[in-house]
Amino acid sequence: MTEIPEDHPRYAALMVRDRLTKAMWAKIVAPEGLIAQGRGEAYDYLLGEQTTGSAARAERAAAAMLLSAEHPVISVNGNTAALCAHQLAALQEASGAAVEVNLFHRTEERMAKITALLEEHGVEVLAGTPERLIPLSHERALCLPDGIGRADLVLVPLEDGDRCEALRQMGKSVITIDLNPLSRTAQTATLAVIDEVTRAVPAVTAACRTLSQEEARALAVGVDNTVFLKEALVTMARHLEEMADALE
Ligand code: PTJ
Repeated sequence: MTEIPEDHPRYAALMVRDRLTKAMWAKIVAPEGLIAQGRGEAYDYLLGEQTTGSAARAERAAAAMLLSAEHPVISVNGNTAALCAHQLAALQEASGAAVEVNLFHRTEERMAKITALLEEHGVEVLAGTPERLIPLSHERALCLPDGIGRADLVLVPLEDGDRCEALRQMGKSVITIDLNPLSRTAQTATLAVIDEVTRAVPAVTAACRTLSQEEARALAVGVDNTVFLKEALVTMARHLEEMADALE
């Protein structure tokens, strides 16, 4: 591995890439997860690599929905585990949600490794025998009957579009954290938080800690995803215009 100099202008981003690459070699992140990260980085550039005001409001709404749900479940994949394992125990504790490992590129080896990583960081991970409950072909239909199977709300960070749609078809509410407001997941979710996952998870945790049950219920009822999607696209368009103007 190349040593990354601390004075490199992209030091933080390069360290994240380094973490994900190591997690890929450790079979926690799927090789495709590195491509997903690259796509996310491109959208994050357009957001100015910071949490926008709109995303901060979406994070509060996400907390409200989690606190108002009867059986909320956080669905964790390889990228989310590699990036946020250290942040998920706090989110689990603040939101009261269960955590289930649910993978697109599912192998028993990856399931075990991701579970072990989460447990090392204090996350209580649901165990059990998965069943084909999600209306999808292949292994992606698998989930736990006592987890995603009976959840009324599923938080799916960095998700592929099919599963989000399938979960909605099952009558569940879905929150995603996705830097791409144009993705099928962001477009079909009940609520898309358009922010980088390691910024979003602690923000949702903090909001869970400050909202009362009453405030949460009132806020959760009025969530309109199209507002958040539009605000993200407008912010990105403005940034592009500003960057173009700066060239003149
Ligand atoms: O671990 P597995 O087997 O479940 O596989 C996980 C991946 C991510 C490979 C799988 O779900 C996948 O292929 O996802 P997609 O279709 O590439 O979608 C991932 C979405 O997450 C894209 O819209 C990216 O823009 C977005 N994204 C990537 N990195 C981040 C992100 N959003 C927030 N924070 C990030 N760090």
